[in-house]
Amino acid sequence: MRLLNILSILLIATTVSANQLLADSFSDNVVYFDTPMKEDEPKLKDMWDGLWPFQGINTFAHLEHDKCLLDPALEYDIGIIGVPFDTATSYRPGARFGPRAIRAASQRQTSLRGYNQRADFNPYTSWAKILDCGDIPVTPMDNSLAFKQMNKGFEELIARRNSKNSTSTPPRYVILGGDHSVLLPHLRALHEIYGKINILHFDAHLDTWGPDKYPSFWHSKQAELNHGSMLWKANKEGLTSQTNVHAGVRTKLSGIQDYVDDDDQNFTRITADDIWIKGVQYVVDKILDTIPQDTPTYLSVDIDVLDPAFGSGTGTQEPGGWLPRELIYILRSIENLSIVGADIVEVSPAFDTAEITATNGAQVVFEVLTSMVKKGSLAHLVKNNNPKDLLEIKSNNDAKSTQYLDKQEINKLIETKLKEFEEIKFNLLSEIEQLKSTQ
Ligand SMILES: [Mn+2]
Repeated sequence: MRLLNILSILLIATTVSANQLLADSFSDNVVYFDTPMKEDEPKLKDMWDGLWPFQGINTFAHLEHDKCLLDPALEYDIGIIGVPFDTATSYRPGARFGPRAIRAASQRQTSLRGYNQRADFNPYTSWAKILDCGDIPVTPMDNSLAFKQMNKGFEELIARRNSKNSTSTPPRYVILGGDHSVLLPHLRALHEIYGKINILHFDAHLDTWGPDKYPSFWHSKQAELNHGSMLWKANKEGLTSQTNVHAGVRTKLSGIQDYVDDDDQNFTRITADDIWIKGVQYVVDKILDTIPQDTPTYLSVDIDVLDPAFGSGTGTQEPGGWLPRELIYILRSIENLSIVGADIVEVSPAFDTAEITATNGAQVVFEVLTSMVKKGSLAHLVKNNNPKDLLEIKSNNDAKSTQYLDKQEINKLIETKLKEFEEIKFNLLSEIEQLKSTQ
């Protein structure tokens, strides 16, 4: 009797588990659960292309990847471009690993889960084709060469590509830096297309420091440019407009003269403390009151604008910075500006903790992409559809002065110089004649 009971219990248990197996569509009996059986073979793409966020090779947000520099015929609207360069860093280096860290930290952004609830918009499923353009191969051995490579790279990505393509709008780019100096080559190429550009600069530091703010017995031309002086250089080259903003500033200064120099470069400063003393809306209003909405604007985000608590992975941290939620709120609130190019720079993963800095960096890119796509095409801002070949002219008399001129301007300059030469020649000949006559 007892044996019979045990047998019947076993029998019931077996029956139940077999029934469950048949009824349970998640069991491993169901092979093509999501793919209805067709007469033909299931497509390999359907079977094997659905990666989880933590799987696959890292491109930014799992975007399609092409080396944009290798194929001028590629058409896309927005490119993510890595610039792994950090040898213009003045303190802790390591931002050359920024692009790969930001790409890795961006993996939870997918077109499937890319809906930005703050913006009520999904930048990954709209009109714009967004591509991960890979990295610009920049040398870490020679900064002079590195800037040549970056200048040439951005020229080809923006100016040349635009003149070759049938579309009237050049692609826009978000740089994954790299130290902050990578902004300059990007800005130079944008200037060729759009003319003078407003800078909206989120940073703990001013970055408008001239070379004299880095005094040294030793000097070289190349040592003049570092990641704290590229905005000074951009101003010298006439790339920037009259309406520029620094926000989140809290750097230590060499003196109050730093602010005077900054004023001379047409920057409005919003300090880091303004956000808690005057409020986040003050920061937003100040930016929007300063920068005209429909003029070309470059958005540059140094991750050190965040407090070191949220951005330890950077080269030059400054205590007392913004919270990520404040930065995100501000980025969302300025979405109507005309962003022609952007960057997230100074992410240095060796100093990062638990990917916090890199994840914040990836979020910045998400917000910027959202704004760029939501705003739509900026074709109406293109001033020069067939950019002139601008040439670098260095003055013999003043080693610090560099001009960027097109061929017409250079011909004019030659004419003027020839006239000056004729005048000098005439005067000298007159003097010689006079001397001769006195003999
Ligand atoms: Mn900076």
